Amino acid sequence: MYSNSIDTIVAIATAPGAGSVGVVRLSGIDLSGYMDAVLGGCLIPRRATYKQFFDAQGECLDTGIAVFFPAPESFTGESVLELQGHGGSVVLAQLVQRCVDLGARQARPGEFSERAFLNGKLDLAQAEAVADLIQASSVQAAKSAVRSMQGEFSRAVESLVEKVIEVRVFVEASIDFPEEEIDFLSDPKLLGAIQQLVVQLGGILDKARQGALLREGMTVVLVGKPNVGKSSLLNCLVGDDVAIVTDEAGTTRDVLRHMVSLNGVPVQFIDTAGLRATNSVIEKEGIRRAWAEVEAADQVIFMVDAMDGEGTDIRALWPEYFTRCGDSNQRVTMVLNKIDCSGHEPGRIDNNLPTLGISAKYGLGIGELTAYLLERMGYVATGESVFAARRRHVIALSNALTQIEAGQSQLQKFGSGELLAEDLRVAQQSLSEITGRFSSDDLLGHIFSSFCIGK
Ligand SMILES: Nc1nc2c(ncn2[C@@H]2O[C@H](COP(=O)(O)OP(=O)(O)OP(=O)(O)O)[C@@H](O)[C@H]2O)c(=O)[nH]1
Ligand SMILES: [Mg+2]
Repeated sequence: MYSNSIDTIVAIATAPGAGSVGVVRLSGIDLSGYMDAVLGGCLIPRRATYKQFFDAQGECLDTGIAVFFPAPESFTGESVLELQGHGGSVVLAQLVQRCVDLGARQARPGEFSERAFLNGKLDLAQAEAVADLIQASSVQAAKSAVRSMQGEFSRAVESLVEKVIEVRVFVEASIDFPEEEIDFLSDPKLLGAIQQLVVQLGGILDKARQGALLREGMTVVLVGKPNVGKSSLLNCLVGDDVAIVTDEAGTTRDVLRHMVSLNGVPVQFIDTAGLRATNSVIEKEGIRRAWAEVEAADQVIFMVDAMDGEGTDIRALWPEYFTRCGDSNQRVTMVLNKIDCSGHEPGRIDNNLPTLGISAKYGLGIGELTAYLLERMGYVATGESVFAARRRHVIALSNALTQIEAGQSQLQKFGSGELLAEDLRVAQQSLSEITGRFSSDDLLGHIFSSFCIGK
């Protein structure tokens, strides 16, 4: 098995820094020795008991509430002891050290959740939702994390897995009994069941995409020639004077980042140096950094001055982008700024090659721009029924969908049961990675190490 779950682990479960209460948590097979030494005797299970916490010399380190959860009725499924003392970093560190001296090991980040997973208390998606709840940056993100933590997402995925298995059984049977193959595979019930699977999977994928967006947000980089108003737009979006704005071309040199919450989606806007040929070493470096941001961002806003009258053909205006970043027009949007001077209407100007009119200085067309960016990232204001999913989940769901659709077309075009069977098998494996039924140790290590210590 992945972790060495024989050790007793210990960690401070509360946030670092001073607080009125601080919690030290232990998890292991047998905690009676720790209770004898630190508390002077074993506790009654699940009863909050006011106790002194003793050091090795029998001196009182702190006083507080101790609670003992014998295995398997605990968060980790092992025996767990919680010592709720005063929230000072020194006193908590002493308490942890006391447990280490008694034989416990400092827990790695996420190790309590990892043990809960390994002991079947939580599946992987639920364990991830615990971490997401702790880190949620908006009410929507927190709500969706609670739903996933309680297993709503996992149940939806499990129900998909069961449907895939049902179809697989049907298809595998047709392969094992080839004399009946024609009948099995041409049964409209089979195509119907696959179609249903595609629809159901598509629905879950949409909700997971929303959840991933709420959790991970997106990055939007603002680029364009000097003086077009990039920094003005950043200030307008943030609602504060965070970037220097002047009418001198080449004002911004460093990359400037600010988070803005758009309908609960955390969006990082990145202001960059104006792109132009220059001999200034500082500006050159600024432009190099701007390009690095363009390459990495989820969305790119290419800003032009609406008064320049060069038209709205982004391919002609900014060919360098297409040479460097490929030919896809999926990430880039043209924004015409200073429409207060040009007389363009705010909002969409051209729907084919996305172009929007704004005035950063006077705040015109900003709502249209942010709504457009959210839409581009796949946001829909469904509100409640979103799952706190991660990119990993979205990728697994999309892979499963691609496989099933491939299988569907194998069946329709060639009546091939073998190829369909293989596609379904891979799809099932993809889905099972979400809840952790088929996860490799590498993946588990990666997931749990991103958790906080004590969780
Ligand atoms: N009339 C008008 N002026 C604007 C608007 N937005 C920005 N400006 C002005 O345009 C000038 C340049 O604005 P900045 O925001 O500094 O432009 P920038 O693209 O960040 O420029 P660099 O940092 O030099 O690349 C300033 O004088 C702004 O006040 C707008 O919507 N309308
Ligand atoms: Mg600027």
